[in-house]
Amino acid sequence: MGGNQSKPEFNTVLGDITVGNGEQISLSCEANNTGLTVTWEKDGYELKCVQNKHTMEQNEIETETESKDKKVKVWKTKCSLKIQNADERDQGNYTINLENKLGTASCSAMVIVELNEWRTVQWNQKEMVPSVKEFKIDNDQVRELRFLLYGPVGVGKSSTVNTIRTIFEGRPFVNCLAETAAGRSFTKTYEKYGIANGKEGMLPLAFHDIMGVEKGESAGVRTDDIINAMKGHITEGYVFHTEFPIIEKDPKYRRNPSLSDRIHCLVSVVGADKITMMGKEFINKMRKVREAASGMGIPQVVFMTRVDLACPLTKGNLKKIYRSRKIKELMNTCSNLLGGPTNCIFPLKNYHDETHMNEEINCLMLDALTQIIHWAHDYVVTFSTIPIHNE
Ligand SMILES: Nc1nc2c(ncn2[C@@H]2O[C@H](COP(=O)(O)OP(=O)(O)OP(=O)(O)O)[C@@H](O)[C@H]2O)c(=O)[nH]1
Ligand SMILES: [Mg+2]
Repeated sequence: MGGNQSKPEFNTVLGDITVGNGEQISLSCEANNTGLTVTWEKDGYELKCVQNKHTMEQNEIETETESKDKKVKVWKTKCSLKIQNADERDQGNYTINLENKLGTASCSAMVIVELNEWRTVQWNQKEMVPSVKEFKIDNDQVRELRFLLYGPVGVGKSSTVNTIRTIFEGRPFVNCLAETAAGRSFTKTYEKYGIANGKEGMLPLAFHDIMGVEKGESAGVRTDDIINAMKGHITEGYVFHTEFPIIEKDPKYRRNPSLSDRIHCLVSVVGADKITMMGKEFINKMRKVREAASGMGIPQVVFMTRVDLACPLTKGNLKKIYRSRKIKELMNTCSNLLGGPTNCIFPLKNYHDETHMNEEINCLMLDALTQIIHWAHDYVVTFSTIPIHNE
């Protein structure tokens, strides 16, 4: 077989692909040379062929090309890797390495395997919006269900409120404190955001968007203040101090909060793209708040925002979110780090740079919102008959 005496180079490289569960994965590329030693890697480790699963091929072929008006014969090598019956374990970064006496070359591609859908979402907002709009609280003393959005700096707490407002106001809502600069928390005041029901008044829902948790007890919102907020001791407009918690003499301190003043559901917010970078100190703070909520019987959920920044499959098509192995893994990581079952974790995308309404963003948020409304309402119903002890 004739070989070209040069170091290996690629004529064509591997391309990223997405396949369905059970389908065949097919990767191929072409090298400018023959007599090459070819090896494959998956996620940095040499790929070992499994019989009836992997097929690696290396075909040396002779072709003709024109060079200086002359037809010349050149040799090249077509390399391919086929993987049968793809499943989630086959997802990963695949690399091909070429080697001869004169040198080496390699190229990589990402293979995404779409899983069978493990959670379903009704992707039709016409049916989901009315059920929220018609919702009524089964207790005259409680005017609105209160949700506390709590989590690290810059994960999308304010953007979550914006997204919910956008859905019910029917236009992109941008003026509620979403910040672009990373770093220290932008939201420092205890605010309450209501949701307008179009032109028909307000929905019985209120969101408190608070200063993000930061590293160290002396930075960011204090754990004891979050617990005070959940108990209903903090009123709107209170400016959080990092050095000390709210004091009873503070005019914003509510001495005897009623069931209506309490938080009815704790929403821990984490960024899907930032979970794996969350430090131990952060996690312990969030766990402490969740434990305090458990002690008060307050339901807790996790909103895992910024899914588009963590998962290419989801970024390409939000409807594939519950087919993504990456999202599944992040939900498991989140559940292990913060505690709580994965069915209380909602991966979400907020309005970010969109200028128009997007039904997929809306439906994913509405799916989570519908669930948390039920859970918060269950809490109100349960505590309507049980007296609350304030301390
Ligand atoms: N791509 C993308 N960006 C998002 C998403 N959610 C929020 N963002 C962006 O993330 C950044 C931080 O969002 P904020 O809503 O200000 O975060 P926050 O948690 O309120 O931040 P602090 O109040 O500072 O603690 C902003 O640039 C948002 O536009 C999302 O789902 N996808
Ligand atoms: Mg904010």
